[in-house]
Amino acid sequence: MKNPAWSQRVGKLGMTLVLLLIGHSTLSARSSFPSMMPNGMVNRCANCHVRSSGGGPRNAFGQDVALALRQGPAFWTSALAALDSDGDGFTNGEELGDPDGDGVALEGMNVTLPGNAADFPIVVSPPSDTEAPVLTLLGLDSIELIQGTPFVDPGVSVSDNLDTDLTYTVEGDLDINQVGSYTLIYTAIDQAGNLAAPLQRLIHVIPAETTLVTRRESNQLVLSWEGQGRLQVATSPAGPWSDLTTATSPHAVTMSQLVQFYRVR
Ligand SMILES: [Ca+2]
Ligand SMILES: [Ca+2]
Ligand SMILES: [Ca+2]
Repeated sequence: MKNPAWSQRVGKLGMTLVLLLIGHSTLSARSSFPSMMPNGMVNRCANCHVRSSGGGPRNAFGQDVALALRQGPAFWTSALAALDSDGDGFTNGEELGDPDGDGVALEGMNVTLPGNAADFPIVVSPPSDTEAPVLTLLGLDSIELIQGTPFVDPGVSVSDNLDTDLTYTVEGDLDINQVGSYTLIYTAIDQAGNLAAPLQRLIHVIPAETTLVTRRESNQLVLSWEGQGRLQVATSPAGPWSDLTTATSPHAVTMSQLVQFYRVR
């Protein structure tokens, strides 16, 4: 037969064991909270408690964590990360190195206490940049292109005091099928908005074939040609050649003893 007094004692002991087990379980859960948020193990209990050793009153962040825990054990969310529990101007996510609250800490973040307004990340402002990029023309600043020939732009190089991998833009309505002179303008801008001094390149689209006809009229030599090529003059067939920019066909030249050579490009 069962001893009622023994049974009652066992019952009380069982209750005590159950309560102890529940207490241990809660303690284990609390001690594991830091590991459930990004960089939580850096400052451990000091994240949520006024006393850095843990226990005792919760700080402002600890109170927000307690509220979040009412929604479930996965308390670290984008909403909690977006709060600035201690009011120091930095969100909990920024202080724990996970600004968007996705649970993945960013590399190299300065981890501080989200419940202590006296502890916050040190913001180092990037140096202000007032220096514009510098362009260097690659290839010649004046290129002759035979009409109808594809143009491969040598481009420019871009250097900057801070930014790397800057690209440039080029403007100009080059028509390789139309004889004429075209200007290409290169520019670049850095991330701070500093505009590089623009560079130019002249592209002369020259006729594939041109015949220069000369005839003598009195003491003048009349030069005529077809198309829109540029008349050039030199004192030697080897050059250097200079554009007669205002000359159009027919063009009269006063004859003299000076030897001059003409061509159309
Ligand atoms: Ca804060
Ligand atoms: Ca703080
Ligand atoms: Ca710059």
